[in-house]
Amino acid sequence: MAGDDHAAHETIERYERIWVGFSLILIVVFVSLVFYAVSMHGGHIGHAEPRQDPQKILAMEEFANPGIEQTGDNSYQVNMVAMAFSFVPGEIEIPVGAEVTFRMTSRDVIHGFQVRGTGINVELIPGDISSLKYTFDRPGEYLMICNQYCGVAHQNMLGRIAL
Ligand SMILES: [Cu+2]
Repeated sequence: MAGDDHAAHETIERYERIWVGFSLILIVVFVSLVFYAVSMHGGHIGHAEPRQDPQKILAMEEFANPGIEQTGDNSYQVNMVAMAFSFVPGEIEIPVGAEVTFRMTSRDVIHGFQVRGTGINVELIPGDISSLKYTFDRPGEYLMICNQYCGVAHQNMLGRIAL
């Protein structure tokens, strides 16, 4: 009947209005959270260094001879190249409390660099240099793992940081 149709239509319209309102509230909440995170915790988005030809990066001195270098009293720089299926260097020994600057790139496909027990978790992309600083305050052994599926032996792509 026409009356029932009209009532049903009004009910549906009411639900629609509620859901549209709810979605708008969600958008406002999400956008506010982004602003909150960037203003309170600083933005770590984007690269200081522009993308380059991966071969050019690999030819740079720091990546042609990857390794650990001491840059100050208690600061070190680790130049690292990731490749299927290892990190070079794969064993890193540094003193407790050392501030380490990691500069990393990938030789072949996209890899992940995650250090268990720390907040370190970055993507290593051919043609990009990923860099970050971290201070290792707790002695022990930290496992470096690749957390981006990169091929058949991905699960063996491990390394360790000892201090
Ligand atoms: Cu990998």
